[in-house]
Amino acid sequence: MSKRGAFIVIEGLDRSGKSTQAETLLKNLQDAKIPSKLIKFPDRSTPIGKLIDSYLRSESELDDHAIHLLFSANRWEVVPSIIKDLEQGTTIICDRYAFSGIAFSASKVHPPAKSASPSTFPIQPTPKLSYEWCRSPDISLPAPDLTLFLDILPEKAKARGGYGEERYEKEDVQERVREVFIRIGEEIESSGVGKWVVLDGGLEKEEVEKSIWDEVNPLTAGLKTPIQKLWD
Ligand code: FDM
Ligand code: MG
Repeated sequence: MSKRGAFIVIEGLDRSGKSTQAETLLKNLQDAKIPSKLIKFPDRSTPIGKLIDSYLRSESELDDHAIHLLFSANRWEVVPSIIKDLEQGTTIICDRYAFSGIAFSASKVHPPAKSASPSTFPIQPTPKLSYEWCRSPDISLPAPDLTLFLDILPEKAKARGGYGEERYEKEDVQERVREVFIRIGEEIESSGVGKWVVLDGGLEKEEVEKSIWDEVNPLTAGLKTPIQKLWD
């Protein structure tokens, strides 16, 4: 059997440098003559992606469960092409994946209840959707061979020129999202399916680029192992 391409996912908070690094990695792979392709989720170009785009820009409202399932469906609709590309030897770089799906949805909390007598204890916000529920629609997706998590403290990310106007681009949301990403990473590492690497996204662009290349380089010769399934 000829070798297949590697499936590489880049994850991180908003303004962690994800998209810049994904593009740089694509260029570095192409310069090294490795057949490669960059994809991104959400893919806003499909009919499902257009619903997601309108929700993110707050032009429409959707039930939290419904939008979560649309994000997942937006991945499933690309699965046949991901598998075909990998099998034909193309390395795929993927800017956000199912991990963002869980992290952002499981971070949604109910607004704190107004209490008549203020408690001296900080009230823990209650999640709207459980971690397990958020994970289930993405079970069996192609598993990344490598996930690079660009870690950055939300306060540092914010200082990089501010968040945009989209839903979720707020510091308190990003803080909860980061906690969920850390949990996902621990689970992926202990599952033995794919490697999860935490990189300091707060470093200079060139330093991050170099650490990414150090992780990706061993995969550029192609893989003989079959594509695995996520959380199966
Ligand atoms: N996002 C992204 C989700 O909430 N669920 C998902 O499954 C994915 C892939 O969409 F705030 C969120 C993360 C981010 C927003 O992402 C748009 P981009 O990378 O800024 O387009
Ligand atoms: Mg964004």
